[in-house]
Amino acid sequence: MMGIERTLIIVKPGAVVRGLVGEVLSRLERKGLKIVGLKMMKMTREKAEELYSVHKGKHFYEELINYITSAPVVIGVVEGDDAIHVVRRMIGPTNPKEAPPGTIRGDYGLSITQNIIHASDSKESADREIKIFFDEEELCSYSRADELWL
Ligand code: 3AN
Repeated sequence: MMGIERTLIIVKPGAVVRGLVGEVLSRLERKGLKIVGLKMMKMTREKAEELYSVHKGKHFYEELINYITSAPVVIGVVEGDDAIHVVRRMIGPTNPKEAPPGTIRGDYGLSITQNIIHASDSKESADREIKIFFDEEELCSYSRADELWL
């Protein structure tokens, strides 16, 4: 038992316009992760720059900011045992060409910029990123009916 964690996920613009929101969220739900926050928005440049502040100056930075603000995204907070690590394993490596089949990035695309989904990569990132997009009172605590069977 690693302990219950919360992590931030962003279904990226490409996945939203391709109609993959349900499929992506459904995979997380089926795994046993609990959605405790969810919203759709067109990300502002300010929020995008805050989210990707560590990448400022990198060669792909402008393309990344332009992409993430190009169409709506669906942003969620998911909760579960060791959720940060588990979700990173489920989404797969950054480059979808290298991401194994069975991972979200591996199953739905080819482009490294348009790689379907973002998920926090550490406890520190999760805490920081959740605060960018959610107020505490927007997150819901509840029990899943199947919790004892996961
Ligand atoms: P991850 O999302 O797997 O944690 P990061 O944090 O290294 O990957 O990169 C953030 C985002 O920047 C990626 N999801 C991807 O969209 C984009 N990105 C990363 N590396 C590249 C690259 N070499 N070329 C283009 N885009 C990239």
